[in-house]
Parts: sequence; C-alpha cells; structure tokens
Amino acid sequence: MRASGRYVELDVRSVGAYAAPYLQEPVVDAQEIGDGNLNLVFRVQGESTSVIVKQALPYLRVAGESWPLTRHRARIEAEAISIHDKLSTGVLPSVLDFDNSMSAIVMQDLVGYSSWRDALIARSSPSGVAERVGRYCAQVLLGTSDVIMASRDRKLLKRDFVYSELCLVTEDLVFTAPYINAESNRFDPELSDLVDELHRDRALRAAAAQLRFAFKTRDEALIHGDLHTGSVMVAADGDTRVIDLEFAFFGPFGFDPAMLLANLAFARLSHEARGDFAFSRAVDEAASEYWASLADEASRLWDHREPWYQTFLARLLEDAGRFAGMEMIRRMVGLAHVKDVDSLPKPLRTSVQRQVIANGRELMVGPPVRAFDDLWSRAVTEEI
Ligand code: SR1
Ligand code: MG
Repeated sequence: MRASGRYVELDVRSVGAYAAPYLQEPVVDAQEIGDGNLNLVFRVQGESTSVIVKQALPYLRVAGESWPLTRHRARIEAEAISIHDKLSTGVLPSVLDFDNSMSAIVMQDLVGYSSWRDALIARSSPSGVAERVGRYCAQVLLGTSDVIMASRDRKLLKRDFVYSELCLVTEDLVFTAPYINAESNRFDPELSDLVDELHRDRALRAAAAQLRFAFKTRDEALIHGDLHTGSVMVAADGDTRVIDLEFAFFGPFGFDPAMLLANLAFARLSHEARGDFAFSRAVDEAASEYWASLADEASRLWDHREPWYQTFLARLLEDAGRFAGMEMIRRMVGLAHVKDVDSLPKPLRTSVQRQVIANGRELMVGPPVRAFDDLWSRAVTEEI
C-alpha cells in the first residue's frame, strides 16, 4: 500500500506523475473519464498500457462542496474489492494499489468494456453476464453471512465496515427524499401530480420507513450497496467486472438483487416503449438468468443438512421485490436518474416514468413477492 502522506486533489496534469510507477512505460496521456456522482476517475496511458486512478473527493461530486463527505469510501471500496474478490474470483477489477492518504485506488483499466447499462441501451446483451452477476451475488452474500462465515471472523470483519456516510446518502436519496418535498429531488414537470401523490400516500410512506429500518438494521451480509447496471462492466466476450464498491456495508441480503433487477426493469421498459420487443425479451431472459444463477449458486454453497434454504431464499426474494420498488421510484423523482429512461423522447419518457412509479409502488405495498416471475412481471408490467 502506498502512503503519499497528505491529500491533494488530483487533476489531469498531476495524475500522470502519480500513476507513472504503475505503468511499464512513459505516460503519454491522462484524461478524467468519470461520469459518476461521487469521485474523480482518471485514465492514465502509456504507449500500449493504461491504468485507472479513482480518487474520492471530500464532497459529493454531483452536489458540489455544499454536500461534504469524508473520504473513507476509498478505503471501504479497496477493502470490499479485496474481500469480494476472494469469494468470487475473476469478477472484480484488479487493484494495483490503494493510497489511504490520497484516498486513491490505482486499478486495472477495463479497456474495451462498457457498463452493462450502456450495453443494454445499445441493444447488446453479451451472453454470460447475468449468470456471472447472479453467481457473484450468491457468493458474496452467503460468503459474508452467518450462513457460511465463521462467527468470530465475521464479527471482526464487521468492525471494518461500520455503517458509512454513503449509507446515509442511500438512506436519504433512496428511502427518504422521494417521499417528502426534498430539495435534492429532480423530476420532470409532467410528473408533478404523481410526486404530490407520493408525498400524500401514507401506505407507501409507511412501507418506505419500514424498508429504511431494514436497511439500517439488518446487517446480514457485506453487500455491494449500489449494484445497478452502471456498476457492472461487460466485454463483448461476456467477461464481467463488478465495480464501484464504495457503498459496501453489512446490509440486508435482498438489497443488491433489488438494485440489479430494478435497473434491468428500466432497460426492459425503455426498449418495450420504443417498440423493440425482441430486445425487451432479451432483457427478460437476462433478468431470469440472473435470478436462476443466484439461486443455483446459493443452493450449491448451502449446507444441505440445514433445511432452512427454501425459506431463506423466499425471504431474500420477498425483500428484493420491496427494495426494487424503492429503487424504481427514486430513479424517476430523486436526485440520481438513469439514462435508460431519461434518454427517451417525451411523451414516451413521461409514460415510462409514470409506469415505473406505479410498478415500484405495487412492489412496495402490494402482496409479498412469492416467486421470481411474480417480481419481474410486476416490475415490468405496462398497465397504465
Ligand atoms: C449522490 S450519489 C447518487 C447515487 O449515485 C450512486 O451510484 C448511488 O446510486 C447514489 O444513490
Ligand atoms: Mg457508482
């Protein structure tokens, strides 16, 4: 681990010298390529090789210096990558170094990969990705849970992942802001009536409060914490890397599957709205492959002398349905949106947004989800 001594915000001029020790050749170019909400991300290139430098800022990038944040998330991300990598090999990016004083991670440049979200928007669904992400979820969820992990090791590990500041960001942006008149909310004026309804909907607000409580208290596994389709990088040959683990913490089993499925539902509903029925079927298949792979791997890892598996999986799915509903609503009316839906032309965009909110609500307050097909059909229905 490198220790630079003091924190200095990197820029395209300084990052070349910072990253030079990790390249086998002179630096020829450095660019800031981050389009995320939180951090600086640079690509530093030599003639034939390149690395990524990801640096945490002392504030929320998308909101600016008015929303200060500690830089602990860089350590959390580096450690979570290392732990998840041991449980699910070949699906995390390689970390070359972590510099705690600079809050910077130097890592593998995933050249030629795109985010799963961008791939899906471009109508590409490389085979094997959904299956790989499902297996990753089962491996890290069970692998850091009391189902598998030795009790003492787990208690020690939990000390490194206390409820972080980014958990507070999630509490706010996912579980709270959409249900009150929060300044951070962003929505199209065509949704004003629905947004007012969200604020008045007591059943929905009660469900949100209950899920927020579950998020805060159910320390079941070291979850990724932000597993949307933009946190999955895919190559044309299906190679898959899960990135952006700064939100990792000990949270509920159902949260990661919920984020992933809700974001696949955005892809599905957007393609369906554009009339691309063939590709929307491909997204259906990806969602179902994801869940089947998670369930298969969980069953493989399970101790079959322990008969609790079916109940465990049923509860995970039920929670995933509820949390997915929350992700769906917040991406329509909260601070952080998704390209899949926002790139649609109006009035298509408005009708998809209204459908997503209705579907999210149904997942949050409707009957508990009992099977994967039930969850998925409620997430992608087009009934309004
Ligand atoms: C201000 S951070 C907004 C969102 O971006 C991240 O990817 C998380 O989803 C967070 O809620
Ligand atoms: Mg992210």
